Amino acid sequence: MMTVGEVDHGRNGFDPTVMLSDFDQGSSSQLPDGRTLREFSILAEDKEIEIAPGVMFPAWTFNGRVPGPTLRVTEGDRVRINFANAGSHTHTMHFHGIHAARMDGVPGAGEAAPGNSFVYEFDAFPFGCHLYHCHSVPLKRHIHKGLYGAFIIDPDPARHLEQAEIAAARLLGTPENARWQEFVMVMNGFDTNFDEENELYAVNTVAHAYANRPISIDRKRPVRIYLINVLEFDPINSLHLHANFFDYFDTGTTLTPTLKTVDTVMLCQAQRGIVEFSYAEHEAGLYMFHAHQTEFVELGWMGFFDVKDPVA
Ligand SMILES: [Cu+2]
Repeated sequence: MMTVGEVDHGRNGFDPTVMLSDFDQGSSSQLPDGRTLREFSILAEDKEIEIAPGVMFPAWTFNGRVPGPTLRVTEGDRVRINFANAGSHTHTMHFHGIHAARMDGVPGAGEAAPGNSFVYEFDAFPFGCHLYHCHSVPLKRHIHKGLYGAFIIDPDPARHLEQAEIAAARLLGTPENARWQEFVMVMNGFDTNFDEENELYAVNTVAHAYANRPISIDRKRPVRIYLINVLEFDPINSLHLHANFFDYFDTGTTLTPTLKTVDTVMLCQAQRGIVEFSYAEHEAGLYMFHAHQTEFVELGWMGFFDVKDPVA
């Protein structure tokens, strides 16, 4: 029930193991009012990618990868996205967040035809685990072809004084955050024969990537997953964690859990949240995680955490 062989990650130009934690904070500068401006450059392009050993898919990509880069900013930052379209179709970047209608990235507001570009600009609110995706039509094709990515807004501890320590633990670059092992998991799938049903399912595109190469976990340090469902053609997706329970922060927009002590969450497309758990009291070993639609498991959506004792 597993893929056999190796995907050529070098040819793809992205590696699912690296993608788990390669946060793109853009280039930052200070605005006259003292706030931080974070600027990103995103290029849409057509690209054939290998989604399972020997299975090629004619993807549409942001910056040559599926999912696109994980954009990570802090609550209150000014965000500027320089979007250029080198693809064969018209595309947009539609952010889940708060912004003006003219920045919405939908037909009539922020679409870029092939060879054209657009600059999206908005303030980063609310903090949470969000996403961006193309919103050109037909929408299901533009999303499913690979035009989506994670958009994380870290809370600013100064805006949450009652829970400043919890907020700091979410803010990339703080000592409080450095304790955590953070991973981005974008749950997706691929309709390889274009019959509007998925043939393969995955986290971060490559079927069974984390079953073939388990994710290393230091048993003593807590784990945080930014979990996003972008799956097209199937109404729901889910995450189930083996031998453990987790706290869940729906959409990541709160500092206290919205679900406590669960081992499964269900998400429709664009639903997302933050999953927090620990293996500190467990023995070392391989711990499985997967969608609890078991059809998805056999078609690629299953992986392992390799929980290890810390190196002395
Ligand atoms: Cu598009």
